[in-house]
Amino acid sequence: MQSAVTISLVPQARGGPFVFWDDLAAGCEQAAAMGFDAVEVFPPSAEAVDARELRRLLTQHHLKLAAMGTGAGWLVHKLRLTDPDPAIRRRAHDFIAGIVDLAGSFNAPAIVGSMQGRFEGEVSKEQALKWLAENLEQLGPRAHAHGVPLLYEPLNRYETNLFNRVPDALAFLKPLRTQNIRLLCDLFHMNIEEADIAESLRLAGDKVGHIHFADTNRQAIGLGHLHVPPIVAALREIQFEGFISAEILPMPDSIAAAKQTIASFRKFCGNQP
Ligand SMILES: [Mn+2]
Repeated sequence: MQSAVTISLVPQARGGPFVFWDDLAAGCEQAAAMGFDAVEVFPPSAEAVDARELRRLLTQHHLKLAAMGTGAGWLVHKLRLTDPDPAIRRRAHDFIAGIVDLAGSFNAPAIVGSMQGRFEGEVSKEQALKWLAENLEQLGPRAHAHGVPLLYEPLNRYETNLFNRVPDALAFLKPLRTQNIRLLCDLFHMNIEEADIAESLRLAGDKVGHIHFADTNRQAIGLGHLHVPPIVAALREIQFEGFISAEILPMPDSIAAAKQTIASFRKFCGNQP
């Protein structure tokens, strides 16, 4: 298991669950100084990222890119894969595809979270899931061409009505032609939705691709009331070797949230003797 911390480059995401903000260089420097293995970047778009600068910073600080979020497509541009307007669905697809390619060039996966959208109004659940499946069938192989998975994230009931729970998402992904979709299991969402977080992780097994490491109040692990040991035990049992990434509110501030995260990571996920 490797540690990661989030950096948002999206001003409109202020108030959202990201540790470091706006300044990629400063975020990388602080992440490295605290001993994180990687950073997870939330960019405004693929085009807005200076890939050479990102590569330089990662190399300079001996950091990996854990993953790249696509949520700015929804947050800034109101794009989503299940929008009733086919032109918006197409733009949503292209927005994500751009980030799949960019992240892929860093050997990192892109995340489909809020871009999944929701079913509402004229769009039935069946229709929304059909559009979601069609998009994953194209984006999964696209990520595979870079040698990385595509991460799909079930969200809590206040953020989507498509998939809230890991077992339901697994059942949806199983019959797809692409088997290159992995689940992003976010402990904040799971705390709200799962009957048993550890059991859901065991059920997902090798389909767990990435973890968002967040406590019950979406603060750093240790600042809420999540019972962490059985969760990490389940991750060890399934031999999870991916990133444990802090997608959390910068509370009480970015530095304190990052320090609390790395301390909790070492306490709970550190190498056992
Ligand atoms: Mn998340």
